[in-house]
Amino acid sequence: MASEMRRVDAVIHERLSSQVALINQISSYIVSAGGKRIRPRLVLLFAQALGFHGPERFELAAIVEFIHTATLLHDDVVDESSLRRGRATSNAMFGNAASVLVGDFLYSRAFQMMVSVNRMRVLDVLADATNVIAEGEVLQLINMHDADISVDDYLRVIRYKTAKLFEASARIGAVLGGAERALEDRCADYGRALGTAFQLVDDLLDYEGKSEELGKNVGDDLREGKPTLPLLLAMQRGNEAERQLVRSAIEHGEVQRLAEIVALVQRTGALEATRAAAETEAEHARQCLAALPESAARQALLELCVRAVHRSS
Ligand code: GRG
Repeated sequence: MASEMRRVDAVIHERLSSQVALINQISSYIVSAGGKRIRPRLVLLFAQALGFHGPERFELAAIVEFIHTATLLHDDVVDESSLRRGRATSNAMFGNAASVLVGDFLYSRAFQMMVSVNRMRVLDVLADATNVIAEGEVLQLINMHDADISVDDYLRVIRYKTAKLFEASARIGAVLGGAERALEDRCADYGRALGTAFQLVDDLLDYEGKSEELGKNVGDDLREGKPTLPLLLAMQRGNEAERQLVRSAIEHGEVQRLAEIVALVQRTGALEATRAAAETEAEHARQCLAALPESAARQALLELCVRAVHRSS
């Protein structure tokens, strides 16, 4: 993928440019920090697995990375995060207003690029996906500090805010590859399951990960009172006192109790159960790939299922 990803990076850098210096400064600040570029890889791999080699694939891969980057800029403002991709967040460096507005620039640039690709189906998929992502963030906001949400409520949030863009990326690759609707849906299903696994692991790494490897602060979810699966499961599995500890931490965002909570999510097996849920999603994603012909691209998609679950960053 290395040379293909270099082509995507070239499009990203070319299309980032603006007449407004601050936009160039902030957008290149976040883009040059890297990132795993998983979503553009999905576009390329599904297109390749289905025999599509046209140049639009690089444009579309860059488009999904722009949308992803816009959501990160906005998300770090909403979450008041200070560390992303191993450096100070853009909001910490340049302020909230500039960060949100440059996120708007990237988001609208992505739509300009989509229009130039001129494929109505792609526009349809991405317009729908970005709308659902925004809904996911609002649902998450509503759930904040609420210890009574269900596992289903939690799953809905992560399917919307994270899995939807994975799903859309996979679907676009399939659309480029000329897949008929049933196959396109199967590819989308892979993306949705992979994205769900990815976010489940993201949520467990917030308790067991290392900031230096993750490139962001651990414990941020607790500080915000975000009721993620490790906490919901610890409440289900713990005794009354332990349940109260987690409830109070969610309701008041008690990050100073992080060490106690980490011990609890480990002792109750909540972290392991979260990892098992991610494994189940990844296995579902793997099964979706049976619909594709054998190829190096399909193999790479299989490997992504392993990496989504067994990762430290
Ligand atoms: C601009 C459409 C739009 C919506 C704004 C704030 C917001 C609404 C959405 C935020 C959604 C979000 C950030 C979900 C979390 C997704 C996630 C797991 C991000 C981290 O992805 P990685 O690990 O990041 O792929 P890298 O740094 O590797 O690119």
